[in-house]
Amino acid sequence: TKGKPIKCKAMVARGPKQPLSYEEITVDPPQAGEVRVKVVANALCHTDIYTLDGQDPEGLFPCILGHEAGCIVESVGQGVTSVKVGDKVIPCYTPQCAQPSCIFCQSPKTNLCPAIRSTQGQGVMPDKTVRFKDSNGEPIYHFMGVSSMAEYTVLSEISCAKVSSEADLEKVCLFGCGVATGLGAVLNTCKVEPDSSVAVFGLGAVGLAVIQGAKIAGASKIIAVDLNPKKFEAAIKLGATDCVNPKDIDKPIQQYISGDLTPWGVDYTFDCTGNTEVMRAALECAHRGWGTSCVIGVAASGHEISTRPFQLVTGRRWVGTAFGGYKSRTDVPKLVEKQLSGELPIDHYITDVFEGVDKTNDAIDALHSGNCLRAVVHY
Ligand code: NAD
Ligand code: AHE
Ligand code: ZN
Repeated sequence: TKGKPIKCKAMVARGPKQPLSYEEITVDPPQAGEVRVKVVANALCHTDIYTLDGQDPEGLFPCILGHEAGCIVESVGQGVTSVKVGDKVIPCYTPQCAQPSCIFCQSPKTNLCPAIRSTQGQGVMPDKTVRFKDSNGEPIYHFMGVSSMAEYTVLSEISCAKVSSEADLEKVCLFGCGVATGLGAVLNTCKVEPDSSVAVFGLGAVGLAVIQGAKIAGASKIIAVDLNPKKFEAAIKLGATDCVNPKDIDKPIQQYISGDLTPWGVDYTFDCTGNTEVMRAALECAHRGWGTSCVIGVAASGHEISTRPFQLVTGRRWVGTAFGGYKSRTDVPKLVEKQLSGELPIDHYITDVFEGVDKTNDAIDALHSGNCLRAVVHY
């Protein structure tokens, strides 16, 4: 069915470090292989802020940010068969084309389907055009293939994870990025074994989800590290056994963890800060002989990691994850089922709730306050 353009409200990122601009936009109908969705809830992830701050080498302006959302299908383009009008979907910035010819989708080793990655990074749909126009008719770029800071957005069909009709989109939107990423880093990327020791750097929603995942995996020692001690209470509730503020110790954090807290370091370490010095510290307190350090945080443009190669020669491994290794369309619906059954609680991440698209700037302020884990805006 050929749809009509929709006029609706959106938050437009006009330029780096500027507040988002509340505007009326036009959202064009979905083209072949695309889906137009009504955004029900959008949660803020640190990556949105990072791009808004101008730190993302792929950042383009003006654009509509947002990539952690819960949506309902409004209309579908030609040839779309896997979702229909009224379905609940979670947009996934890591798509899953599932084609027999896609060596990434066919491999159990990765979730990094490249089918639409290049146009996604250029802020356009796969046909190289955009679906958003501002009130002057000027084009607005897409972001991460999602752009959920709008009442309506257009997604590729292969980016849509169809979830249970029972799903509470105001909660399970968190599986669109941060919470899925932290859980998957532990369960898929690192495959943490029972009785392991773990250290987590950065206790935002991603780092706390690492702790939740480590507990699920049966880790027996979970060291939580943050410069903001307000984050420790939630970390302990989720299963952290030790909390460390690097400001409170008189030596580098890696020496404190590998030396004072443990004799040889910990089995698995996770960077959830995006700070390349923290990434180095995380690698260097991974266990001699077998420790693995996983980079989750996204570093600012121009920042690079370094360490003495001796750290790797002596048995440490440096790995990374995107979306926790989850194959999005297959796995996100399973996470939602686990949340629905009570097996995977996520309410504790939602510390702030706002009503209305125009409140998205308040949500950004909340995230900067230091008390917020996830701020969810109901659209
Ligand atoms: P957040 O801002 O909510 O949390 C970051 C935490 O790190 C804060 O609690 C902060 O106090 C702490 N921190 C900052 N500097 C620190 C330091 N030097 N030492 C210890 N703690 C420090 O962010 P978030 O939404 O949880 O995201 C965390 C990171 O993960 C970001 O870099 C984000 O871009 C990235 N991310 C990556 C993926 C992926 O797929 N790889 C997915 C989601 C988010
Ligand atoms: N655009 C940046 C990289 C940003 C980045 O690394 N994004 C993460 C997801 S962050 C989610 O909050 C990711 O999964 N990247 C893999 C991918 O395909 O984008 C840059 O450096 O250019
Ligand atoms: Zn994110």
